[in-house]
Amino acid sequence: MAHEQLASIATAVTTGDRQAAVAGTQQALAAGVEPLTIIDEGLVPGIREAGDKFQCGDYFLPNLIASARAMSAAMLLLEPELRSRQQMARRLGTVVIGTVKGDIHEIGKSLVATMLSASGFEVHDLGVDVPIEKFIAAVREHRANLVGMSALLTTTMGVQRKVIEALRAEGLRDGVKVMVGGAPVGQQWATQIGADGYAEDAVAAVELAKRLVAATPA
Ligand code: B1M
Repeated sequence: MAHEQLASIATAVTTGDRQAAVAGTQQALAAGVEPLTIIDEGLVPGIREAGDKFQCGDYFLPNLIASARAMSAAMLLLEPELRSRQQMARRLGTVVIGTVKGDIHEIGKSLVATMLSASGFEVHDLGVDVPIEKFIAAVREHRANLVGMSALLTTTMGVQRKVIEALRAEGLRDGVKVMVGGAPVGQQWATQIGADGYAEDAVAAVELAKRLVAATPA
């Protein structure tokens, strides 16, 4: 039953059927399916399928936009559920997070931000298409000890490196840990640009963030 529900949520996202994605998500929640399962086994496969269809020319940009809107609408239902399931016993650290300049992919970054916040981090989400200077200003303003950067395009990955260079130039690098993520990014890239870590998904991002702040000198 849950498997069928998740498959129909995936189809709703792929086909850009916002109403069906929302209704399917509501039904799955009511049936007791965990929010993370709905994301990992319903919404994400659905949006990936849309991306694959786009890549091979079966879908055009409006299709991809419709799929993203369907997924975002379902995510709006899941975010409060994710938050309510987590313990927020103490503040673990202060994170500044955003999708780098030139890149407007929002869904994965927002999921990571929600999960970090639900896990006890103070999160300042700068949004998408975030200029380098905005990361720097936010680190200063919020006295962040962790910077998170998302990049979904091979053409914008390089901005992650530029932000790290700017942190160094501004004398802020020693006070913050930097984590990077996004589909084209990997551990090798993270090492190459001098980031402190890479996470493959939102759950791994929370684990990484906990490890990184634990390693930060008080
Ligand atoms: Co775009 N897009 N897109 N897109 N899009 C990709 C990324 C692409 C792979 C599709 C494809 O061709 N198969 C391709 C990139 C190719 C490349 O560079 N290698 C692509 C392209 C080409 C483009 C445009 C250039 C298309 C065009 O205009 N011709 C354009 C670029 C616009 C821009 O940014 N300047 C564009 C636009 C769009 C939409 C606006 C239509 C829409 C985004 C809407 C929105 O976000 N509000 C969109 C979408 C939806 C996608 C795909 C289909 C799905 C992305 C997504 O939301 N995934 C994507 C294909 C794909 O990824 N397979 C694609 C679901 C999300 C939960 O996963 O974002 O990977 P993800 O996040 C994960 C992990 O990566 C990780 O955790 C998240 C949760 O598990 N993670 C982190 C992410 N950030 C992290 C940060 C961390 C740690 C982990 O620490 C800080």
